[in-house]
Amino acid sequence: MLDLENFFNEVRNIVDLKLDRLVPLGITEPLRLYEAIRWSLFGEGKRFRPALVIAAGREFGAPDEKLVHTAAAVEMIHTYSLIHDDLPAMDDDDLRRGRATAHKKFDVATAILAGDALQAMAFGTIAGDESLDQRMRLRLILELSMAAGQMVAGQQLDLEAEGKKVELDEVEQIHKGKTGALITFSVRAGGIIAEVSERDLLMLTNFGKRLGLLFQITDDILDVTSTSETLGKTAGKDIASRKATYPEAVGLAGARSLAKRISAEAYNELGPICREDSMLHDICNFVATRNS
Ligand code: GRG
Repeated sequence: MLDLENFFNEVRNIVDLKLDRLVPLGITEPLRLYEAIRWSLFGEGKRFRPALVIAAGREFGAPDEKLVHTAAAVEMIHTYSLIHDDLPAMDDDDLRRGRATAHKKFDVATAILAGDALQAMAFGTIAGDESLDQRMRLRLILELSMAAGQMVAGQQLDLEAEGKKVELDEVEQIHKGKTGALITFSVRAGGIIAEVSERDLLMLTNFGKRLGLLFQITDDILDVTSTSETLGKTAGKDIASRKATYPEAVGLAGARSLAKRISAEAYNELGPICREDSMLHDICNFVATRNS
């Protein structure tokens, strides 16, 4: 586990350095906008999606300098989605990444604009990545735009399902988009940058899809079993907002056994393409057993 911890620390250092260079300082005009962006980006986020880009890319031989812009870009999209998800018109939350949400610390209009700006910056970051040739940049931009669109569609379905009785397949449909699309993109992006074969990319994609669902199941379980202090965001929110969750659809024990099954399926996808002790295996294990 120490290796994984070291890896996440390393990713944080590399990606945060890049984000720090890419995002205008909080002394740039308009001050309030860039302060809000930095406030949201540099909270206690796990940098999970950048870690996937880097782990998948390294596993297939891509150098870090070709991975880090895309890793930063996916974190920008993810952070924009968190800012917008926390707004009063959506989840109306006041705690994120261990501190006040952007609209609480600043104001609603600034939070909306901070999310908008981050989304634009993400695509600009890949477009301006001179370590990749232009075809590769275009492919990554296209894939990231599709994943971001699927995430938004998943969010819409999630809002529409609030307060309704949902079946397992509906919960899965919501989370394939809302949570799974960016996670799948992150794994694929590492493979694409490493120029893996179509067969390997397909297996990486299947792994990413299983991992995305697993991430959401454990997120739903933690919402019921953990505390706001441990999570750095409001616990118990799903039940309070009558959200479509795995424990709601199949019960807590059902969600735990589903997590075991999906984690085994994710492992199976890695079998033919990765070393047995790869970082992707460790990440999968981390997601299955995480407590924050
Ligand atoms: C508003 C367009 C739009 C989309 C919102 C990401 C999202 C879609 C909603 C967040 C709400 C939520 C709790 C989703 C479940 C899983 C998830 C994406 C959790 C947050 O990701 P982490 O745990 O967060 O990786 P950190 O802060 O560690 O980066």
